Amino acid sequence: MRRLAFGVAVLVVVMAAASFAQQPVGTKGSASAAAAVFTPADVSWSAAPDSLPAGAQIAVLDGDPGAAGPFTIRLKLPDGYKVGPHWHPTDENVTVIDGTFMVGMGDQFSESSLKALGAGSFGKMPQHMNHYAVTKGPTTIQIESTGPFAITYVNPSDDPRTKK
Ligand SMILES: [Cu+2]
Repeated sequence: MRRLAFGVAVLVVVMAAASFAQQPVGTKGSASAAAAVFTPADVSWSAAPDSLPAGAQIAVLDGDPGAAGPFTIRLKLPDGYKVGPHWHPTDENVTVIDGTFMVGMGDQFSESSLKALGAGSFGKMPQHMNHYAVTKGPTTIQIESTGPFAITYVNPSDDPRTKK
């Protein structure tokens, strides 16, 4: 009886080892996702969507902001670029690459409550939380979030899409 139990235990260990062996060495998780590396020179920019005030440029580094799933984009913004109070359906994680990104929380744009985020800074805007921003000098930010991404302005007059 004891011998039988030992035999079963050995079999389980052998089977576990066999299933590990089927995984290619050096890969983890899905092998379908392609690796992607970018130097700043590799990033290709185009005009940002009309949900953002005119003058911004966008680069999609990973994923698709319009589709379900994680994505990473960058936005290149001119000096004094202002985005009125708004919210997103998913968390927005912002890393400042260069320049100064001035951010405030709430549904009313308030100059005095802006926090200056310089290069290397990070900010998390939780889903559905109203926030706003303005740049000080030309500024590049990186946004990591989960799609489908959307922006809803608190004041329709701040929405560039309603100005058409
Ligand atoms: Cu935002």
